[in-house]
Amino acid sequence: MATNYEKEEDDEAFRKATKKYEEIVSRLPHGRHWMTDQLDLHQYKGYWLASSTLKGVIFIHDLFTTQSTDIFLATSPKTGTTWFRALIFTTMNRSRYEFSSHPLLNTGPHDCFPLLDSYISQNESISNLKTSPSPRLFSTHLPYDLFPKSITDSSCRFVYVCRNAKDVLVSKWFFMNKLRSKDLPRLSLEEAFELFCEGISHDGPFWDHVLGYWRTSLESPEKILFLKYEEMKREPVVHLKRLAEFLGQPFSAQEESEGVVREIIKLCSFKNLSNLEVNQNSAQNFSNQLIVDNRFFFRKGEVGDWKNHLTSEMIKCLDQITEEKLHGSGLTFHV
Ligand code: PAP
Repeated sequence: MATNYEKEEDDEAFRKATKKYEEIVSRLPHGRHWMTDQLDLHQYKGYWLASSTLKGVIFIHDLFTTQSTDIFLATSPKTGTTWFRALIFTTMNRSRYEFSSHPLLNTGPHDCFPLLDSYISQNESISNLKTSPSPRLFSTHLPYDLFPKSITDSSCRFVYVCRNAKDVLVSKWFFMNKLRSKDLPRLSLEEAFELFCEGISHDGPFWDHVLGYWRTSLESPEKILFLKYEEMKREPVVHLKRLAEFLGQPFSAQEESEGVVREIIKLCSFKNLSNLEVNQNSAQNFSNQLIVDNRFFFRKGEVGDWKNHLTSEMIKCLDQITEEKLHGSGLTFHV
Protein backbone atom coordinates (compact mmCIF):
# COMPACT_ATOMS: atom_id res chain seq x y z
CA MET A 1 0.00 0.00 0.00
CA ALA A 2 1.36 3.44 -0.93
CA THR A 3 1.67 5.91 1.96
CA ASN A 4 0.01 9.33 1.69
CA TYR A 5 3.40 10.87 1.04
CA GLU A 6 4.17 8.39 -1.78
CA LYS A 7 0.73 8.98 -3.27
CA GLU A 8 1.29 12.76 -3.29
CA GLU A 9 4.68 12.26 -4.95
CA ASP A 10 3.11 10.02 -7.62
CA ASP A 11 0.32 12.55 -8.23
CA GLU A 12 2.83 15.37 -8.63
CA ALA A 13 4.96 13.32 -11.05
CA PHE A 14 1.77 12.42 -12.95
CA ARG A 15 0.83 16.12 -13.28
CA LYS A 16 4.33 17.08 -14.46
CA ALA A 17 4.38 14.32 -17.11
CA THR A 18 0.91 15.34 -18.34
CA LYS A 19 2.05 18.96 -18.69
CA LYS A 20 5.17 17.86 -20.56
CA TYR A 21 3.04 15.75 -22.93
CA GLU A 22 0.72 18.73 -23.59
CA GLU A 23 3.67 20.96 -24.42
CA ILE A 24 5.26 18.41 -26.74
CA VAL A 25 2.08 17.42 -28.60
CA SER A 26 1.22 21.04 -29.43
CA ARG A 27 4.48 21.42 -31.37
CA LEU A 28 4.39 18.22 -33.49
CA PRO A 29 3.32 17.69 -37.12
CA HIS A 30 -0.07 15.98 -37.34
CA GLY A 31 -1.35 13.25 -39.66
CA ARG A 32 -4.74 11.71 -40.45
CA HIS A 33 -6.07 9.18 -37.95
CA TRP A 34 -7.60 6.13 -39.67
CA MET A 35 -10.48 5.98 -37.22
CA THR A 36 -11.58 9.59 -36.84
CA ASP A 37 -10.27 11.34 -39.99
CA GLN A 38 -8.98 14.03 -37.57
CA LEU A 39 -5.33 15.05 -37.52
CA ASP A 40 -4.86 12.92 -34.43
CA LEU A 41 -1.62 11.12 -35.26
CA HIS A 42 1.50 12.99 -34.20
CA GLN A 43 4.93 12.64 -35.75
CA TYR A 44 7.39 12.17 -32.92
CA LYS A 45 11.05 11.27 -33.54
CA GLY A 46 10.12 9.84 -36.93
CA TYR A 47 7.10 7.78 -35.81
CA TRP A 48 3.36 8.46 -36.10
CA LEU A 49 1.75 8.08 -32.69
CA ALA A 50 -1.82 8.43 -31.43
CA SER A 51 -2.22 10.93 -28.58
CA SER A 52 -2.55 8.20 -25.95
CA THR A 53 0.64 6.49 -27.21
CA LEU A 54 2.62 9.72 -27.23
CA LYS A 55 1.47 10.35 -23.69
CA GLY A 56 2.58 6.80 -22.90
CA VAL A 57 6.07 7.50 -24.26
CA ILE A 58 6.46 10.56 -22.00
CA PHE A 59 5.12 8.68 -18.98
CA ILE A 60 7.34 5.65 -19.61
CA HIS A 61 10.39 7.92 -19.82
CA ASP A 62 9.54 9.92 -16.71
CA LEU A 63 7.61 7.57 -14.44
CA PHE A 64 8.27 3.93 -15.26
CA THR A 65 10.82 2.05 -13.21
CA THR A 66 11.93 -1.05 -15.01
CA GLN A 67 12.72 -4.36 -13.32
CA SER A 68 15.34 -6.69 -14.75
CA THR A 69 12.72 -9.46 -14.95
CA ASP A 70 10.18 -7.44 -16.99
CA ILE A 71 9.02 -9.05 -20.22
CA PHE A 72 7.59 -6.99 -23.09
CA LEU A 73 5.56 -8.36 -25.97
CA ALA A 74 6.29 -5.78 -28.68
CA THR A 75 4.25 -5.61 -31.86
CA SER A 76 3.27 -3.21 -34.56
CA PRO A 77 -0.56 -3.22 -34.42
CA LYS A 78 -2.28 -6.16 -36.17
CA THR A 79 0.77 -8.39 -36.30
CA GLY A 80 -0.29 -10.92 -33.65
CA THR A 81 -0.63 -9.13 -30.30
CA THR A 82 -3.77 -11.01 -29.25
CA TRP A 83 -2.40 -14.42 -30.14
CA PHE A 84 1.04 -13.97 -28.59
CA ARG A 85 -0.36 -12.35 -25.50
CA ALA A 86 -2.37 -15.51 -24.93
CA LEU A 87 0.63 -17.74 -25.72
CA ILE A 88 2.96 -15.87 -23.36
CA PHE A 89 0.42 -15.68 -20.55
CA THR A 90 -0.38 -19.38 -20.81
CA THR A 91 3.24 -20.46 -21.11
CA MET A 92 4.37 -18.38 -18.14
CA ASN A 93 1.50 -19.59 -15.94
CA ARG A 94 1.28 -23.20 -17.06
CA SER A 95 2.00 -24.75 -13.69
CA ARG A 96 -0.54 -22.47 -12.02
CA TYR A 97 -3.71 -23.24 -13.98
CA GLU A 98 -5.52 -26.30 -15.33
CA PHE A 99 -6.28 -26.10 -19.05
CA SER A 100 -9.93 -27.07 -18.46
CA SER A 101 -10.60 -24.12 -16.12
CA HIS A 102 -8.00 -21.71 -17.44
CA PRO A 103 -8.52 -17.94 -16.81
CA LEU A 104 -7.95 -17.31 -20.51
CA LEU A 105 -11.33 -18.95 -21.11
CA ASN A 106 -13.00 -15.98 -19.41
CA THR A 107 -10.49 -13.20 -20.16
CA GLY A 108 -10.64 -10.74 -23.03
CA PRO A 109 -7.65 -10.56 -25.38
CA HIS A 110 -6.19 -7.49 -23.74
CA ASP A 111 -6.86 -8.36 -20.12
CA CYS A 112 -4.16 -10.99 -19.46
CA PHE A 113 -1.56 -8.27 -19.20
CA PRO A 114 -1.64 -4.53 -19.91
CA LEU A 115 -0.66 -2.49 -22.93
CA LEU A 116 1.93 -0.38 -21.13
CA ASP A 117 1.66 2.49 -23.65
CA SER A 118 -1.87 3.35 -22.51
CA TYR A 119 -1.88 1.73 -19.04
CA ILE A 120 0.99 3.87 -17.74
CA SER A 121 -0.99 7.12 -17.97
CA GLN A 122 -4.04 5.84 -16.12
CA ASN A 123 -4.73 6.82 -12.53
CA GLU A 124 -3.23 4.46 -9.95
CA SER A 125 -1.10 2.68 -12.56
CA ILE A 126 2.16 3.95 -11.05
CA SER A 127 1.40 2.55 -7.63
CA ASN A 128 -0.07 -0.66 -9.10
CA LEU A 129 3.09 -1.23 -11.13
CA LYS A 130 5.26 -0.95 -8.03
CA THR A 131 3.42 -3.82 -6.38
CA SER A 132 2.83 -6.10 -9.39
CA PRO A 133 4.43 -9.52 -8.90
CA SER A 134 7.44 -10.27 -11.08
CA PRO A 135 8.05 -11.17 -13.75
CA ARG A 136 5.76 -8.39 -14.91
CA LEU A 137 4.34 -8.94 -18.39
CA PHE A 138 3.57 -5.98 -20.65
CA SER A 139 2.45 -5.51 -24.18
CA THR A 140 3.64 -2.51 -26.20
CA HIS A 141 3.30 -1.06 -29.69
CA LEU A 142 6.15 1.42 -29.16
CA PRO A 143 9.03 1.43 -31.64
CA TYR A 144 12.22 0.21 -29.95
CA ASP A 145 13.99 3.59 -30.44
CA LEU A 146 11.34 5.33 -28.33
CA PHE A 147 12.09 3.35 -25.17
CA PRO A 148 14.30 5.04 -22.57
CA LYS A 149 17.80 3.74 -21.95
CA SER A 150 16.70 2.64 -18.50
CA ILE A 151 14.74 -0.10 -20.30
CA THR A 152 16.92 -0.85 -23.33
CA ASP A 153 20.10 -0.99 -21.20
CA SER A 154 18.51 -3.12 -18.48
CA SER A 155 18.33 -6.89 -18.68
CA CYS A 156 14.56 -6.96 -19.25
CA ARG A 157 13.55 -8.83 -22.40
CA PHE A 158 11.41 -8.27 -25.49
CA VAL A 159 9.49 -10.74 -27.62
CA TYR A 160 8.87 -9.06 -30.98
CA VAL A 161 6.31 -10.41 -33.42
CA CYS A 162 6.21 -9.24 -37.02
CA ARG A 163 3.87 -10.08 -39.86
CA ASN A 164 3.97 -9.42 -43.59
CA ALA A 165 2.99 -5.86 -44.54
CA LYS A 166 0.16 -6.85 -46.89
CA ASP A 167 -1.79 -8.82 -44.26
CA VAL A 168 -1.11 -6.07 -41.71
CA LEU A 169 -2.59 -3.42 -44.00
CA VAL A 170 -5.72 -5.47 -44.73
CA SER A 171 -6.20 -6.43 -41.08
CA LYS A 172 -5.79 -2.84 -39.93
CA TRP A 173 -8.13 -1.50 -42.61
CA PHE A 174 -10.93 -3.86 -41.52
CA PHE A 175 -10.30 -3.13 -37.84
CA MET A 176 -10.30 0.65 -38.22
CA ASN A 177 -13.52 0.58 -40.23
CA LYS A 178 -15.18 -1.35 -37.41
CA LEU A 179 -14.13 1.39 -34.97
CA ARG A 180 -15.15 4.36 -37.11
CA SER A 181 -18.19 6.34 -36.10
CA LYS A 182 -21.30 5.43 -38.12
CA ASP A 183 -21.51 9.14 -39.05
CA LEU A 184 -18.29 8.89 -41.05
CA PRO A 185 -17.96 7.29 -44.49
CA ARG A 186 -15.97 4.04 -44.62
CA LEU A 187 -12.23 4.48 -44.99
CA SER A 188 -11.57 3.15 -48.48
CA LEU A 189 -8.84 0.59 -49.05
CA GLU A 190 -7.18 3.09 -51.41
CA GLU A 191 -7.02 5.71 -48.64
CA ALA A 192 -5.71 3.18 -46.11
CA PHE A 193 -3.12 1.98 -48.63
CA GLU A 194 -1.87 5.54 -49.28
CA LEU A 195 -1.58 6.32 -45.58
CA PHE A 196 0.14 2.99 -44.82
CA CYS A 197 2.68 3.45 -47.63
CA GLU A 198 3.44 6.99 -46.43
CA GLY A 199 4.04 5.54 -42.97
CA ILE A 200 1.07 7.44 -41.49
CA SER A 201 -0.39 4.65 -39.41
CA HIS A 202 -0.28 3.89 -35.67
CA ASP A 203 3.34 3.50 -34.57
CA GLY A 204 4.38 3.62 -38.22
CA PRO A 205 6.17 3.66 -40.55
CA PHE A 206 5.52 -0.08 -40.25
CA TRP A 207 8.88 -1.03 -41.80
CA ASP A 208 10.91 1.22 -39.47
CA HIS A 209 9.15 -0.37 -36.50
CA VAL A 210 10.10 -3.86 -37.69
CA LEU A 211 13.70 -2.89 -38.51
CA GLY A 212 14.30 -1.24 -35.13
CA TYR A 213 13.58 -4.52 -33.36
CA TRP A 214 15.16 -6.70 -36.04
CA ARG A 215 18.53 -4.94 -35.90
CA THR A 216 18.66 -5.04 -32.11
CA SER A 217 17.68 -8.71 -32.11
CA LEU A 218 20.72 -9.44 -34.32
CA GLU A 219 23.04 -7.46 -32.04
CA SER A 220 21.52 -8.72 -28.79
CA PRO A 221 19.60 -11.98 -29.27
CA GLU A 222 19.40 -12.36 -25.49
CA LYS A 223 17.47 -9.04 -25.37
CA ILE A 224 14.99 -9.55 -28.22
CA LEU A 225 13.44 -12.73 -29.55
CA PHE A 226 12.25 -11.91 -33.07
CA LEU A 227 9.33 -14.05 -34.23
CA LYS A 228 7.13 -14.10 -37.30
CA TYR A 229 3.35 -14.60 -37.29
CA GLU A 230 3.61 -16.74 -40.44
CA GLU A 231 6.24 -19.03 -38.93
CA MET A 232 4.22 -19.54 -35.76
CA LYS A 233 1.27 -20.51 -37.97
CA ARG A 234 3.39 -22.99 -39.93
CA GLU A 235 5.35 -24.60 -37.10
CA PRO A 236 3.72 -23.70 -33.78
CA VAL A 237 5.48 -26.39 -31.75
CA VAL A 238 8.96 -25.31 -32.87
CA HIS A 239 8.34 -21.62 -32.20
CA LEU A 240 6.44 -22.04 -28.96
CA LYS A 241 9.40 -24.01 -27.64
CA ARG A 242 11.76 -21.19 -28.69
CA LEU A 243 9.46 -18.71 -26.97
CA ALA A 244 9.34 -20.72 -23.73
CA GLU A 245 13.13 -21.04 -23.68
CA PHE A 246 13.58 -17.31 -24.22
CA LEU A 247 11.13 -16.60 -21.40
CA GLY A 248 13.29 -18.73 -19.15
CA GLN A 249 10.63 -21.42 -18.83
CA PRO A 250 11.67 -24.20 -21.26
CA PHE A 251 9.36 -27.20 -21.55
CA SER A 252 10.66 -30.28 -19.76
CA ALA A 253 10.73 -33.67 -21.48
CA GLN A 254 7.90 -34.73 -19.20
CA GLU A 255 5.77 -31.72 -20.19
CA GLU A 256 6.39 -32.46 -23.84
CA SER A 257 5.43 -36.10 -23.47
CA GLU A 258 2.31 -35.10 -21.52
CA GLY A 259 1.26 -32.85 -24.42
CA VAL A 260 1.56 -29.50 -22.62
CA VAL A 261 2.95 -27.75 -25.73
CA ARG A 262 0.01 -28.95 -27.83
CA GLU A 263 -2.48 -27.96 -25.12
CA ILE A 264 -1.15 -24.40 -25.06
CA ILE A 265 -1.29 -24.13 -28.84
CA LYS A 266 -4.87 -25.45 -28.83
CA LEU A 267 -6.01 -23.15 -26.02
CA CYS A 268 -4.56 -20.08 -27.78
CA SER A 269 -5.71 -21.02 -31.28
CA PHE A 270 -7.81 -18.60 -33.30
CA LYS A 271 -10.64 -21.15 -33.42
CA ASN A 272 -10.73 -21.60 -29.66
CA LEU A 273 -10.28 -17.97 -28.59
CA SER A 274 -12.59 -16.45 -31.18
CA ASN A 275 -15.44 -18.76 -30.13
CA LEU A 276 -15.28 -17.97 -26.44
CA GLU A 277 -18.27 -16.15 -24.98
CA VAL A 278 -15.99 -13.42 -23.58
CA ASN A 279 -14.55 -12.76 -27.03
CA GLN A 280 -17.89 -12.77 -28.76
CA ASN A 281 -19.92 -10.61 -26.39
CA SER A 282 -17.65 -8.48 -24.19
CA ALA A 283 -15.65 -5.35 -24.85
CA GLN A 284 -12.34 -3.81 -23.93
CA ASN A 285 -11.94 -0.38 -22.37
CA PHE A 286 -8.77 1.43 -23.48
CA SER A 287 -7.56 4.43 -21.47
CA ASN A 288 -11.18 5.02 -20.42
CA GLN A 289 -11.89 6.63 -23.78
CA LEU A 290 -12.09 3.96 -26.42
CA ILE A 291 -14.30 0.91 -26.03
CA VAL A 292 -13.64 -1.92 -28.48
CA ASP A 293 -15.63 -5.14 -28.85
CA ASN A 294 -13.39 -8.13 -28.19
CA ARG A 295 -14.68 -9.82 -31.35
CA PHE A 296 -12.99 -7.11 -33.45
CA PHE A 297 -9.61 -8.60 -32.48
CA PHE A 298 -10.57 -11.82 -34.26
CA ARG A 299 -11.28 -11.65 -37.97
CA LYS A 300 -9.76 -14.47 -40.04
CA GLY A 301 -6.43 -15.21 -38.41
CA GLU A 302 -4.93 -16.44 -41.68
CA VAL A 303 -1.82 -15.86 -43.73
CA GLY A 304 -2.36 -14.39 -47.20
CA ASP A 305 -5.86 -12.91 -46.95
CA TRP A 306 -4.39 -9.87 -48.76
CA LYS A 307 -4.87 -11.82 -52.00
CA ASN A 308 -8.62 -11.35 -51.59
CA HIS A 309 -8.47 -7.58 -51.19
CA LEU A 310 -5.41 -5.83 -52.65
CA THR A 311 -5.16 -4.86 -56.32
CA SER A 312 -2.14 -6.00 -58.33
CA GLU A 313 -0.79 -2.41 -58.27
CA MET A 314 -1.08 -2.28 -54.48
CA ILE A 315 0.70 -5.64 -54.15
CA LYS A 316 3.49 -4.49 -56.46
CA CYS A 317 3.94 -1.24 -54.60
CA LEU A 318 3.94 -2.82 -51.12
CA ASP A 319 6.38 -5.51 -52.24
CA GLN A 320 8.66 -2.84 -53.68
CA ILE A 321 8.61 -0.72 -50.51
CA THR A 322 9.24 -3.82 -48.40
CA GLU A 323 12.15 -4.86 -50.58
CA GLU A 324 13.69 -1.38 -50.53
CA LYS A 325 13.24 -0.89 -46.81
CA LEU A 326 14.50 -4.34 -45.81
CA HIS A 327 17.31 -4.43 -48.38
CA GLY A 328 20.59 -5.44 -46.76
CA SER A 329 18.96 -6.12 -43.38
CA GLY A 330 18.81 -9.91 -43.81
CA LEU A 331 15.09 -9.90 -42.96
CA THR A 332 12.76 -11.52 -45.47
CA PHE A 333 9.09 -12.53 -45.71
CA HIS A 334 8.28 -15.65 -47.70
CA VAL A 335 4.54 -15.35 -48.12
P1 PAP B 1 -3.83 -5.48 -31.95
O1 PAP B 1 -2.41 -5.15 -32.25
O2 PAP B 1 -4.78 -4.38 -32.28
O3 PAP B 1 -4.03 -6.03 -30.57
P2 PAP B 1 -3.54 -8.03 -33.21
O4 PAP B 1 -4.00 -9.03 -32.23
O5 PAP B 1 -2.08 -7.83 -33.37
O6 PAP B 1 -4.25 -6.64 -32.96
O7 PAP B 1 -4.05 -8.40 -34.65
C1 PAP B 1 -5.28 -8.95 -34.95
C2 PAP B 1 -5.04 -9.98 -36.02
O8 PAP B 1 -4.61 -11.19 -35.38
C3 PAP B 1 -6.30 -10.32 -36.78
O9 PAP B 1 -5.83 -10.71 -38.07
P3 PAP B 1 -6.75 -10.69 -39.37
O10 PAP B 1 -7.43 -9.37 -39.42
O11 PAP B 1 -5.81 -10.90 -40.53
O12 PAP B 1 -7.68 -11.82 -39.22
C4 PAP B 1 -6.82 -11.48 -35.97
O13 PAP B 1 -7.75 -12.28 -36.67
C5 PAP B 1 -5.53 -12.24 -35.69
N1 PAP B 1 -5.64 -13.14 -34.54
C6 PAP B 1 -6.26 -12.93 -33.36
N2 PAP B 1 -6.14 -14.00 -32.56
C7 PAP B 1 -5.43 -14.92 -33.24
C8 PAP B 1 -4.99 -16.26 -32.95
N3 PAP B 1 -5.27 -16.84 -31.80
N4 PAP B 1 -4.28 -16.91 -33.90
C9 PAP B 1 -3.98 -16.32 -35.08
N5 PAP B 1 -4.38 -15.07 -35.41
C10 PAP B 1 -5.08 -14.38 -34.51
